[in-house]
Amino acid sequence: MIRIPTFTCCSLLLPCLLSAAEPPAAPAGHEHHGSGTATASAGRKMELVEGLTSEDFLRLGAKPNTVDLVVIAVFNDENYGMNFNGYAKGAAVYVIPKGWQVNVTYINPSPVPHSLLVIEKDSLKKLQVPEPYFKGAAVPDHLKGLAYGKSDFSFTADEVGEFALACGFPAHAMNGHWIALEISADAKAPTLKLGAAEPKAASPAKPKEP
Ligand SMILES: [Cu+2]
Repeated sequence: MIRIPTFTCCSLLLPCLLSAAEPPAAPAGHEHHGSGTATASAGRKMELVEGLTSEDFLRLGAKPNTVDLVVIAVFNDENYGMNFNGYAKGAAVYVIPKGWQVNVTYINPSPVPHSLLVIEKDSLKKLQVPEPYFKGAAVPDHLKGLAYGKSDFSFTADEVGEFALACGFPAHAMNGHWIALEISADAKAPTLKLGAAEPKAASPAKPKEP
């Protein structure tokens, strides 16, 4: 039952009653993760990530100076599901030599929409992320996000700098849904550092399918 306010805040009482009945807003970025005891990783379609291991997070590509990344949203419950490959807030770091071509496979096995694009680290605090920094470095509709899906994109890492592989769904990047991407002039080969572990070299390229 709606409690009628004891004061009249405007001549049209109805809109006031409506706003009084509205529930309090959830913190930004968490509102669609549901409530109760369900975990962030509940309801994932695991067939979307079947057969993939951490070896697939970073692989040399089929051609020289190319690299294949697999970046999985809601990999686990870390950061309310707002993680990539299990890491959030820059806790995983890809280092890619300048000039290499980066082929990214984004997978979201969860029913909650997320997305992926490359932005400058400086842009992470924004409620709405900017356009991808490198040409083509985003999944389609990165502001709307994609649930239960897979999307590939490629870009050339032709500028050195501190970047992020970030989720473009509003407020997610600022709530930690990003991992780091460093484009380096000094690095001779790509590496991936997961959490506190030492940086690891890329896995060998996948053998060509017959
Ligand atoms: Cu997200």
